[in-house]
Amino acid sequence: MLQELEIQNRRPSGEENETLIECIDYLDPSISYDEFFAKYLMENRPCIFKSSITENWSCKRQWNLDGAPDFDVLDILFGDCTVPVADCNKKYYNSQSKDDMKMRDYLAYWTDFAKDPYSKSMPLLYLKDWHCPKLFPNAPMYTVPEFFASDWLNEYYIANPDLNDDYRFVYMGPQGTWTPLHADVFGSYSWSANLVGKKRWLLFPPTQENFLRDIHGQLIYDATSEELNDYTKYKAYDRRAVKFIDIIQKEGEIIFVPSGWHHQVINIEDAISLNHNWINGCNIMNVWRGLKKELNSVMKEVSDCKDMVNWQEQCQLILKSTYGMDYGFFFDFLVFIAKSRLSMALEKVDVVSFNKYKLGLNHCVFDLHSVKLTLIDFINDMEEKDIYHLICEKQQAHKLLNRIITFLQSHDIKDTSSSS
Ligand SMILES: O=C(O)CCC(=O)C(=O)O
Ligand SMILES: [Fe+2]
Repeated sequence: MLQELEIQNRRPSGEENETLIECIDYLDPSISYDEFFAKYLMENRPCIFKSSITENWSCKRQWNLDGAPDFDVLDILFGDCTVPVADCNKKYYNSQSKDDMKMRDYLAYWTDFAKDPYSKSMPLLYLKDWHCPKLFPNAPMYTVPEFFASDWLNEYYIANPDLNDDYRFVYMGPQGTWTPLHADVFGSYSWSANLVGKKRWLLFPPTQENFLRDIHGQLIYDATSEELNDYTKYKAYDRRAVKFIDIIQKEGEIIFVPSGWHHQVINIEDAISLNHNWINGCNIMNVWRGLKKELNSVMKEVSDCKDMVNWQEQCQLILKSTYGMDYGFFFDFLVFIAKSRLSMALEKVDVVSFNKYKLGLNHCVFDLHSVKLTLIDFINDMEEKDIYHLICEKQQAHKLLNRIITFLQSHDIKDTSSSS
């Protein structure tokens, strides 16, 4: 039996939320989906769910032995896998240098390192961004809590296995491993569950990252570093003015990181976590604004070659390789979401996520309103840039928009007449 994900009759605002949030709420998992949706997703507000939310996860029971990683179990389950590992002491552009390793070798390293923590002679290795759930789809590890189940990105990738990608990850590493200051890919949300250990999170509400830029506009790599006090380099930094949340996430808790919030994460104990990046009807506008802004800067950057034939195609290629997404992908993604919601509303075809949930009608309608707002701005932008023909077939985006508008109008008429 699928569980229904449903909200009240809500509408996306389409506006950017400008309130500066300086605190984080602790939530009991008994909060309703609708309340979470309205107060946290729509408001883009962070929160932490109490640890009872993960108490029945089998990965938490299996991989955790008395509060520490169970190296034997991890070796039996994953020893032969090749995993991505970052060296936290080696900076590579604004990230850490990464390599592949056999899980068995990584676990042997970790066991050695644990005997002599902070050993200067050993590297500080962090296994991160490992697509473990995709690689082991049949292993019962966890169930996605309903709060995070309206997840268009993973819905799209799970429905298109030929693309062989997704945004579901496992992280693990000894005490001291860390992730530099960043905002998540494409302006997505993330949620992160601690299966073992504790993490310290520094969360900067949107705009506060501007205090952390150097005179060239480059973000600091480590927001805890003394370098920030170097006024000749970090002129915008003002220790008293910058607002951020400094929080410890304990074992079993899940943190929700809103869209566009910069953050830095430090494992203050040996830790294992599971996280998803996700996009839905509450942050798709943010994602779209981010993509548009990125294309504008690519176009500016290469404006000196504007006369070249295929300049616009080249801009899309650059966008894809530097940002990870181009307009063509974004359009396909919107089409996929819109079509599935229209089939649900018109033909009663279930929209299923993570094999456990199906969308309720109000939710589908909310999603369609978000796609509509996004598509209107997307079409305007393609027309302004004269690239419509590059991204989709003649009138394809308009036809989709018209189908959505027609459906929403007839739905709203029915809705008002049934409620009056
Ligand atoms: O746990 C970490 O090291 C980083 C996690 C993160 O950045 C996220 O969940 O968005
Ligand atoms: Fe992140």
